[in-house]
Amino acid sequence: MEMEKLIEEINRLKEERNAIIMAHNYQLPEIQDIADFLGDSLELARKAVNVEADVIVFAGVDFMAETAKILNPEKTVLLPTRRATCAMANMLTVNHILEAKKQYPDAPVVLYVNSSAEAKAYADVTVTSANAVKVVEKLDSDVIIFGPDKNLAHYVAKVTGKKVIPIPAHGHCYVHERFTLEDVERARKLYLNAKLMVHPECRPEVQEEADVIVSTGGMIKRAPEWNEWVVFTEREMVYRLSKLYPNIKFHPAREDFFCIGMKAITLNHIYESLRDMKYEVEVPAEIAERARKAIERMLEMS
Ligand code: 5XR
Ligand code: SF4
Repeated sequence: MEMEKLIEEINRLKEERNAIIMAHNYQLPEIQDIADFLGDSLELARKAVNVEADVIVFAGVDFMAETAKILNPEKTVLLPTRRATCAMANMLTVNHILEAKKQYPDAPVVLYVNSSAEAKAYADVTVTSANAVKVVEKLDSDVIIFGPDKNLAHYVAKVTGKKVIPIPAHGHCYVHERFTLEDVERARKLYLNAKLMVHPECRPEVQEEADVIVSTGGMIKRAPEWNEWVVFTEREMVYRLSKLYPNIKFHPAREDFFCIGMKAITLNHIYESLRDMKYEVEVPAEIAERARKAIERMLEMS
């Protein structure tokens, strides 16, 4: 189908199903353009609570769609393709959590929202990059089990002074882990006037060079503070920022770094998803219940 026709069909089906499309900031431009809401995973999950739709097509990776489902159990949440998965979330298994708990029985388990619903069911509290420090500071323990991102764990340990045990030991996002100091140097040489916005999933030495360290939601909030930025995160973020702020300059730190799971979703998948009501995200009730407690505790604490 031609693009125009495809979009027409998507809009028609949206109405028929009383559906909305939520898309993460890393989605392809043509998907960002047709989305009803754009944001980071938590913003989208929260927004999902306030919309009247019966169906949410979630253009993002699986853990994000799960979070939306957990907070909106009565709505149908569709993931347009099963290939939309997060490599970092997949690194953390329940076994890692249980092993760490054996070693540190009194340490609370703090999980980044980039984790599976099943893992979240074993967490005391979840965090985002924006509230991780605040939540860990408030916890009544000097030892914290933290997963799955070792770089965010490092950041939290540095700021709070607590002992943070990363699980798994080398959990990371391959998109962000690839940025190096060479990329920082090149950016500084190429864009003399620019400041650096860096995602906290980047390596510690890259974070140290940053002017701001923020999630994609934070990048949107902070961008108006300066007129030119180099953006250290998935490349489509620059499309998102440039569209929002046409008068600010944004450069991707690396145009060739992208998330395979995010890019697995096409307009055609979204069309088929609405047409066939697939693929329905299901979280078993018992897991959803426990995961929701960990997420709600985060919302209370931050
Ligand atoms: O790396 C991601 O998957 C993206 C992201 C973000 O910044 O948007 O980290 N996901 C967030 O929702 C997690 C919040 O800290
Ligand atoms: Fe996961 Fe990294 Fe992709 Fe985000 S960018 S969804 S953390 S693999």
